[in-house]
Amino acid sequence: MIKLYLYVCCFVLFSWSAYAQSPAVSERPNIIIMMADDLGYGDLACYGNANIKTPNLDILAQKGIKFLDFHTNGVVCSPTRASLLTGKYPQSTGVTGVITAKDHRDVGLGKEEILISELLKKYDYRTGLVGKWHLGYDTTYSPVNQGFDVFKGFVSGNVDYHTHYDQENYFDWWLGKKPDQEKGYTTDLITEHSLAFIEKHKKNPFFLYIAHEAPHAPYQNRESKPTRTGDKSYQPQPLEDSLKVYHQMIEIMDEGVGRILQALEDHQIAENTLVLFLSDNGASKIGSNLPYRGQKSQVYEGGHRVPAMAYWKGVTKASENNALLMTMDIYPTICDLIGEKLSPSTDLPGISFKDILYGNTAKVKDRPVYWSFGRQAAVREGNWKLVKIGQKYQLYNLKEDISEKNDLILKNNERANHLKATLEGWLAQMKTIPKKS
Ligand SMILES: [Ca+2]
Repeated sequence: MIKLYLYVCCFVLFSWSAYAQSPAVSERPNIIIMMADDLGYGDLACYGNANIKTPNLDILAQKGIKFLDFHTNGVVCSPTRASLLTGKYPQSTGVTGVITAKDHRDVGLGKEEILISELLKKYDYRTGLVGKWHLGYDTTYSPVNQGFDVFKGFVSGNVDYHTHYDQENYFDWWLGKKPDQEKGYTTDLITEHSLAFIEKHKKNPFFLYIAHEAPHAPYQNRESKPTRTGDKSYQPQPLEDSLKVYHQMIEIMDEGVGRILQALEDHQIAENTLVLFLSDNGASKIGSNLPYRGQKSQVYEGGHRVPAMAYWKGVTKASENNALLMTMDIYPTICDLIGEKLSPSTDLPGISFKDILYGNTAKVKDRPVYWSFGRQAAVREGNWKLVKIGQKYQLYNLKEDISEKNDLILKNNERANHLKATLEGWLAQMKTIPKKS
């Protein structure tokens, strides 16, 4: 009898310790990716901005993992979105720049790509994109043709937040492939439709890509007059205090983030939902990329180092993380979470950061990572970064010089030559792929 008692005790203790070490996690967690547009590293209270109130994103940063060295693959909108959805360098997809409303109306992200939305369909996920697509205007490129069950939002780089006309005065607000004359402020509509999607699919595994427009121009708050009406002769009123409006736009997005986090609690699915928040590139001139140099469209840190957070109730641990990660790493991370074994021929350049989500602080694999945009390119390896502008190179040690002020190109020949060869090799490889933008 005593023997049996001891056996039961041992079994219970063993089971409890195994449980404590490895939280019971669904093999198919819901996945929500919230992407802000042109939000800079220094544009949130939790990343050091004292002039803005972002209490909900601050909670995400406090309760979840706050990434300090997270980078977008692109320094402008379309390329980063191509990377997020394909797990590739944007250059490998042919989306090398902005797919503009004016000149690129007949190109888009190739339909031969296997988007994460398409992959998740294989695992019975319900998939939704609410907000900005920016990977093709023609309806043949519509998200609903590329793995999304639901698309509610716009396809251009930005729309008027009230009238939903794009920069070229094309109407741009869609439900699937049909234009939708819905009234409302874009950021609020994105939140409402996201909440409706969560409510509808709370019992299924779901993948929801919430692609906010905020705080991208045009700078408009809930009360602002239209900047575009579809009539090219329309003259918008000049904005009085665009920085104030810019901050309000971020605060309204933050309210939406709070409502979505609350909905996960209300539906009791927070413990089964991974929430990722990030930006698609650095802030433009109006925003803050502090303490980093440069801005959107530049390969200095301010163009691509962005705020990024991950929260998964009961799984992620409140922490700050210094791993060098990129947008393209999200795809293999999702594959890792759901047990998808990518075929070796897929040859994706990203790495899974599932271990970081699970609280394992082991160092991620060292690797060079790259950016290129127009005449600029850069490679980062460890703390070293080589920047190429035109035919000139600059070398920075980010550990000692986070603001890229002290060019060491003449002081460290060996390092510079190694990184030049690395960068040029990658650029030559990427040149073989036809451009789409
Ligand atoms: Ca952007």
